[in-house]
Amino acid sequence: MATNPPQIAILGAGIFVRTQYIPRLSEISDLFLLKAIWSRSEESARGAVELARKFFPGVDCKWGAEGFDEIAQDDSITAVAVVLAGQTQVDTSLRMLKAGKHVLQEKPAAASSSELETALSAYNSISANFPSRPIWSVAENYRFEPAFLECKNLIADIGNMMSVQVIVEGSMNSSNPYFSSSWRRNFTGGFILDMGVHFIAGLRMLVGCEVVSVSAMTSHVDLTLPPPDNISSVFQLENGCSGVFVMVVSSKSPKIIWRVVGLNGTLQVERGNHEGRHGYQVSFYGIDGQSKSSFFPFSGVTDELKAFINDVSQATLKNGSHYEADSRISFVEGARDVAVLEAMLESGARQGSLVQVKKF
Ligand SMILES: *[C@@H]1O[C@H](CO)[C@@H](O)[C@H](O)[C@H]1NC(C)=O
Ligand SMILES: *[C@@H]1O[C@H](CO)[C@@H](O)[C@H](O)[C@H]1NC(C)=O
Ligand SMILES: *[C@@H]1O[C@H](CO)[C@@H](O)[C@H](O)[C@H]1NC(C)=O
Ligand SMILES: *[C@@H]1O[C@H](CO)[C@@H](O)[C@H](O)[C@H]1NC(C)=O
Ligand SMILES: CC(=O)N[C@H]1CO[C@H](CO)[C@@H](O)[C@@H]1O
Repeated sequence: MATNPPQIAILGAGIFVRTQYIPRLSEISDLFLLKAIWSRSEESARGAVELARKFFPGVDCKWGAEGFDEIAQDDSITAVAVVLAGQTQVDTSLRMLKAGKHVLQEKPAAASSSELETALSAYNSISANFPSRPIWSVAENYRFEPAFLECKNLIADIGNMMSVQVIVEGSMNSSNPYFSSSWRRNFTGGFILDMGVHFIAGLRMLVGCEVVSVSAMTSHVDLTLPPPDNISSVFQLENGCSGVFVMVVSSKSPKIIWRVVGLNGTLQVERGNHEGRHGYQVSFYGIDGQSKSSFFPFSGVTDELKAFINDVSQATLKNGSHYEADSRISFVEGARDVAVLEAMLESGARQGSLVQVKKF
């Protein structure tokens, strides 16, 4: 039985909507219908709509409180993407879930554990009003990156895990479009929390278990960035292995690497460039010095959007009976990434005291 493609709206019209959502969605425009783009201000909504009309000629422009309510009340719109300032995303997502929409919210899932807890309990009570709960997904894309999926196949071959290193030297300087983003400058945890969830998602996916406790030192060196801009953490995994997580928000020599050392081998993922494409180099170093290495271009954002649209279509087909959405984009996965960073930041604020990571 053929079904109509789901109709969706984007709430937000900022840099990420213009440079990622619109172009990536245009690549999969056969899977859904973009019905509207909303922003708080008319000007910003119009700017994004103008870009989107090239690919989605019928897209409506909505703004302000009135435009928001029109989207919430439009039953033909089954899902929304929430791509707003970190401080307002949870509240906006909950309002749309309450209106019965499926939601794909940008990371971070929330700003703190207390907001995560409030969000999850509000979600549970909203769900009680519907025959099947609306889907609440968080877009972090790393759980869809082909490089990390490949690692899931390779990790067993390293044998017993002995040590993990995650080294992130970012390049968040004034050339970066997000550098001046005002909400990020007024966000607890600064860029460490906003960007760090990706690297923690990568870590958790690579090792295949949770981070139990952390100890960290933080500092604020680059005063052009919100604090903290440096974190050095030691962490303990559920499987008994320990590791280090180092993140510098702005470095002159960017480098992003995950490395897991086992009794029988080492697995490494490194951000890089290959034939003009950005992505990750995955290397496996085995017994007797043999090694193999492959490059995986980025495709996580597109693959994640596809998974969400597929979830929405499947849930619609089920018409009210229970549908299990892709767990990789579940709100709770995003919550777990925030909880690890929050524990590190808390430890940093307490000069390295051991902090247990909240379980979600
Ligand atoms: C590790 O290597 C040893 C010796 O080659 C082998 O017996 C063992 O099965 C390997 N373990 C794993 C988990 O591959
Ligand atoms: C910012 O970092 C990028 C990447 O390292 C570099 O190419 C660029 O020159 C830097 N810009 C400034 C203003 O330092
Ligand atoms: C910063 O955030 C706080 C609370 O999250 C808010 O009250 C304040 O108005 C914000 N300041 C700016 C300049 O956005
Ligand atoms: C979907 O379910 C509702 C009530 O739960 C019912 O009224 C409607 O006919 C169903 N639609 C389809 C296409 O099965
Ligand atoms: C106080 C502190 O540890 N600052 C460090 C922040 O990160 C940069 C880059 O690694 C170091 O040079 C600083 O010493």
